[in-house]
Amino acid sequence: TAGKVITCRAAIAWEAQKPLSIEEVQVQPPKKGEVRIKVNATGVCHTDAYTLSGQDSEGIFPSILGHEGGGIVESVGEGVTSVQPGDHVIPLYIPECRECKFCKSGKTNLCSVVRTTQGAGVMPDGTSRFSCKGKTIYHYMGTSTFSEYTVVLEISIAKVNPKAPLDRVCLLGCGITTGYGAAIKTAKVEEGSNVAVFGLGGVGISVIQGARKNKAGRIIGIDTNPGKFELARKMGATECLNPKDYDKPIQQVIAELTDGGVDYSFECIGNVNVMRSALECCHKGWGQSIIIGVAGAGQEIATRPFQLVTGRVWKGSAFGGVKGRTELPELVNDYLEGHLDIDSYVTHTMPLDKINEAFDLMHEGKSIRSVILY
Ligand code: NAD
Ligand code: AHE
Ligand code: ZN
Repeated sequence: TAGKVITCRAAIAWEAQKPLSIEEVQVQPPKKGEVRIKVNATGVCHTDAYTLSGQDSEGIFPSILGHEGGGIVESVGEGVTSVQPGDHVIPLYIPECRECKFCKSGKTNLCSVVRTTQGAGVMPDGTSRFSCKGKTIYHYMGTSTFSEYTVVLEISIAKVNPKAPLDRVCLLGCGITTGYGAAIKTAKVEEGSNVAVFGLGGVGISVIQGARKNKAGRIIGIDTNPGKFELARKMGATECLNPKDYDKPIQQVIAELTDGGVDYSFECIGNVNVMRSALECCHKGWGQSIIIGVAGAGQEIATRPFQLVTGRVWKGSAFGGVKGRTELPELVNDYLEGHLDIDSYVTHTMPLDKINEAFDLMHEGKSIRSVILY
């Protein structure tokens, strides 16, 4: 198949707010610096639903969504040296070129060398590798894993241990790494510190897993859906709160429970009002709040500046601050050695033609992660 156009199935987002449609697509061979991957499995993250909802200011249609995949290299383009056909890989929506100002800074994982074209749904040469019925179909987050085959950049690939089941470690492509990294790398939660996690989906549960790994003291999970509490407790939450059970603001409830507030809080929902609560439930003088949730176009955060003057810190985290090519292989090995839980997240599996059910389950609050098996 190398060098030839592949025709395969993909879930296409023709327009916002419409179900995905399973179609035959044509996938061009990889060009210079690019790699074509046979996708074995992909998770469905809330960010896919966010973009499909039309709230993403960068949303482009028609496109192939999906950014939590695992697969095997089918063929490589000119100049590609770090992977070869047969390698097991996880596509990265944050690349790691190791040469740009961001990569070299040692301060961030936000490699920016292709961010503009990636956000525009095309490869660096300005074109797409996907088409359907003669129409151009755009890439999404540089990954487009809702397709049996996809084309990604060499710098956007983590090569991982082939012993790892791709239908599990695919979840390291986003949700688990994001939450786990936010706790361990962004916040650097310390032993004995108190933590509040707002939103107990795949990302929030992973913050809890990271906080427990770092031996946090109290880990308070907050969700409006009490159906999420059981797994949160299993992953390490010491208590769970439903804001609907209280007639005062949840930040006040948490401050009273923790002698003035938590050391670290995490917003894993994408709700700007909850982001305020998450900041304001932090302890005076040192409490840090990490924004992970993605909020819709035009939304803004607010608080009284006094909250920051008195020592609370507002931060953000993308992909948990993790540099994918360097660090994902280690997380995959942690899973294989039994040090990182992935299995507990997989509440549902389904074939590609049932992918819309994965979105329904997410919106109904019934899933943590659905994994699509090709
Ligand atoms: P999810 O849908 O699985 O979980 C969200 C949880 O929030 C659900 O359990 C829901 O019941 C809860 N919730 C909703 N409204 C609430 C409220 N007002 N108060 C308390 N709980 C509430 O989503 P996910 O896949 O875990 O993703 C979470 C967020 O993180 C999304 O905004 C997603 O786009 C974002 N995200 C960001 C990054 C990043 O790198 N920054 C990576 C992955 C996901
Ligand atoms: N297009 C979106 C950007 C949303 C966003 O912040 N995305 C996160 C990853 S979410 C994964 O589930 C991210 O990595 N951001 C860094 C970046 O460069 O996009 C919007 O809202 O405009
Ligand atoms: Zn995601």
